[in-house]
Amino acid sequence: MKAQNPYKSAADVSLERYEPLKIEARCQRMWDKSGIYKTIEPVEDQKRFYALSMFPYPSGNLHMGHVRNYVITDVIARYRRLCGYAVLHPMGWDAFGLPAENAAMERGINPSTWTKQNIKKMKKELKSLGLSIDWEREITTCSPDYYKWTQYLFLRLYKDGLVYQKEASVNWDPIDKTVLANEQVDEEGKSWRSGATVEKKNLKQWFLEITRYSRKLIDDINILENWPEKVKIMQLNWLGMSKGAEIEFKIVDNNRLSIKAFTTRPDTLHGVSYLVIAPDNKLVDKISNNKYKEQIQSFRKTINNNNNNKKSRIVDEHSLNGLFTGAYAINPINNEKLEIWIGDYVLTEYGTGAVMGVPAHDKRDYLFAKKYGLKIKRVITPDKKEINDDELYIGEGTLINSGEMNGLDSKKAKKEIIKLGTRQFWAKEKEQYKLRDWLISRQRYWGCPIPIIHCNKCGSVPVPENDLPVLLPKLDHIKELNTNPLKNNQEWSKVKCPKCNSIAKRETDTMDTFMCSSWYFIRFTDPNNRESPFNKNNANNWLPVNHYVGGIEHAILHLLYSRFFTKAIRESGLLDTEEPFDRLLTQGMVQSLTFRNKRNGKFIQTNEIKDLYKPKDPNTGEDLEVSFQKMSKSKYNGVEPSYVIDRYGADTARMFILFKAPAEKDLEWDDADLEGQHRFIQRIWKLTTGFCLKKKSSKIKISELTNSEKELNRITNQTIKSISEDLEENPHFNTAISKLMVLTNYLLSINVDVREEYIYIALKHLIVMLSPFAPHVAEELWLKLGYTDSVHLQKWPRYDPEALIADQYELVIQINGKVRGRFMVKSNITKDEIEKIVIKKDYVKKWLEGKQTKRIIFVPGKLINIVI
Ligand code: ANZ
Ligand code: ZN
Repeated sequence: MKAQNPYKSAADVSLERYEPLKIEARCQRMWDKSGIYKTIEPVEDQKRFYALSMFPYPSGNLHMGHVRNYVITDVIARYRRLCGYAVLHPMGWDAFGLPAENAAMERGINPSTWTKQNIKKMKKELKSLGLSIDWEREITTCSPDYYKWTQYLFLRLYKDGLVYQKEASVNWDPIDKTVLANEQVDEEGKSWRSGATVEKKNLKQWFLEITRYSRKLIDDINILENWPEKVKIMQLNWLGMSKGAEIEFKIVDNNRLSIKAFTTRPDTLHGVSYLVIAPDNKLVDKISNNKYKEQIQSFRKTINNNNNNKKSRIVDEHSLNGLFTGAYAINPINNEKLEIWIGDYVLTEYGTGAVMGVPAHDKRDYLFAKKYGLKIKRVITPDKKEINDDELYIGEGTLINSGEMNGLDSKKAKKEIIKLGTRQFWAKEKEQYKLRDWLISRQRYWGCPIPIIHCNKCGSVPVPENDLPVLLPKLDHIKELNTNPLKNNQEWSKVKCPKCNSIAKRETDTMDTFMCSSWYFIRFTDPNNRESPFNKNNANNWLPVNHYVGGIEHAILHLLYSRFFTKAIRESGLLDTEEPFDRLLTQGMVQSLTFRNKRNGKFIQTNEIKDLYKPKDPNTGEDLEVSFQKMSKSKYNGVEPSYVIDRYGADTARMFILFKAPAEKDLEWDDADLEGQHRFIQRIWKLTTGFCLKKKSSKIKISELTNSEKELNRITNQTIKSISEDLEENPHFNTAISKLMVLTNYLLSINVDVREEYIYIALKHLIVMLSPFAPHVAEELWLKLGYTDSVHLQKWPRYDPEALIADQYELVIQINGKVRGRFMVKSNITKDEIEKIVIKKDYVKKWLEGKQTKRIIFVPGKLINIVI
């Protein structure tokens, strides 16, 4: 069979150059106009897919981490659309927060103006990436039509009893007279602005009672089958469930008071040699002996100062401090008299704020007892190894020195002691969580105002729903930001009490920005609703988010708060979703090369280094340390997205980022690989524009194909099958792209034995499959194939299983299990046919001569073994 040469002449081809910037601008205009990324409510039983990137803080600049995040989600969204799903792929802005206040102060502009400018700039950059985002659903958390509903939900939780106010210690800057966020306190405990030593001050703060959901938040981690294991472990550790018991110790000469201590080791109860309570535990003043009161006061002062100078609350194990209170308690299991101490290693907020000290079996108790000469009594002996009398042993084992419990193993003893104590009313089983209630109030301007009014007569009164939103007052004088501008704004804070009409005062705290981001994914399902935060049906229909993509830095708080919020408003009847995010992908970091002087820790800019292969410090001549680090300004290793896009186009940037590393792994920036992807796109360009193609629709009948056509058809279908598999569930973008490369190279090497229409079919599939990755160039080439509608409105190709079967394969010939030769056979060959052929082969004959054939084993597709 003879086919026409399908190639254009070289002169014709060179007329069509690949000009990414022109193409991309044209595509983006076209998509904007046609609105093809608008979310369509599904028709009939069409399936839905909700793809979401963690929305950005509008800092003003898109960085490579953003690019990676949004491109990943974009490919997922595009793939699902092509597969026929109704897709929701929105974007918004996490727009409240401290940086806007700081920038406003530095530049003398309003935080709102600054934020809006940034959003405008970043939106433009996002658009230049060619993301298939439905911009009609854009939401901005600092805009009143969004924060009205954040306030509404706050009040809903308030009514459900999940919101309360209590005193809590905050960072207080005594010079600026303002509260500081933890990030504003440096390592030495000094204010970032005034340099003053930050003090702890007790102020009334708002809390969400997330701890009511501790158990549920732990149990439901089981539902999250499609979350990375490491994120689930981080969540579990943060929630921190410990199982144990609460033991009650009566106080000597005081028949009203007792001390309860939470322990995970009730089996060590006979080994308790003292009790120790947190210095600010309320019990201290009630039980301490008068003689000791003064000492206790000064002890509290010193440890408070010590703690303030350290950022972390973890107590240094080698400097545990304590003080005897003068009071005693009774160990309920053996009636021993125990000294009651206060100690700085006991956390007020954990358990009951009291510990039963078992120095023989707990490290901190051991160090404490050694320091203050308290008794150390061993009650557990390890089953395997020998230990010295005075040695610390923290494992489990067999009970000794424990009266009736002697001889029991730890596990059994825990049960027995709890049983005994429960019967005698001095113990009860207890689960304890590390999770604390969520402190949501911030003494800042640029946040969502807490919709509460304080009245002298009525107490805290919710702002009536009709009066929402409580708007932030306009700020004229930026210097007001020094202290809390809401607190100083009498005009704003003075209101009438909604209940009794007397003069009252607005709450002047604003909400933690994590509140705004704990429900934005629900608002996206109904973003323009003016009557309610969202319509219940919309939320139920779209949630849970099918694929949520973002950085590992949000593995704990953002995800935990969102899970809690979803559960809380579900209980309030607003939706039916149990868990907000079905599948989670935490993408790796984007890193690039850094050069650092190891001695002084300084990073050196690349353009200051003469020889990058032997990098030396331009100032001192010392050798520099070379390593890949997360891109950042301070390390001089950032690559601007716009730099790459202006040079190579967004498609190359996208392809590079997707190809260079699996999505969940760190990615090492490399200009050579960027060039590589650019060349790949150019090869596809050359391939498609190099054929004289006319749009033809022909169905493939495998029986009518030439061998070369069959092979092309097989490779095309194989590519469709494996890329489809790569993009399902946990996507593998890098391997998908490498398969596009294989097919492209195959098409480029094809000979004239393949008819044009079959090349055309393969090309058509190739371009549809390219379109989620490189949406612009795919669109342009699609039009060049002669189509008039968008490639992004096509169907993802389905592979033909019949086409996958190879026509021929290489058969291995064995004699007595040893390989003696190979040759090509047609794939449907039978045992009879093959036997006849094999015995005629010279290299087989020579082994069979004069021998009796006992058996012939034929494994189709693989081998034939002749046993002699
Ligand atoms: C006696 C004991 C004996 C303990 C022993 C341990 C080992 P996790 O696992 O983190 O939950 N503890 C209880 N409340 C505390 C508080 N407010 N501040 C500091 N420590 C506290 O830790 C539980 C253990 O930490 C408890 O079990 C208690 O010490 C201590 F061989 O009780 B244990
Ligand atoms: Zn009132």
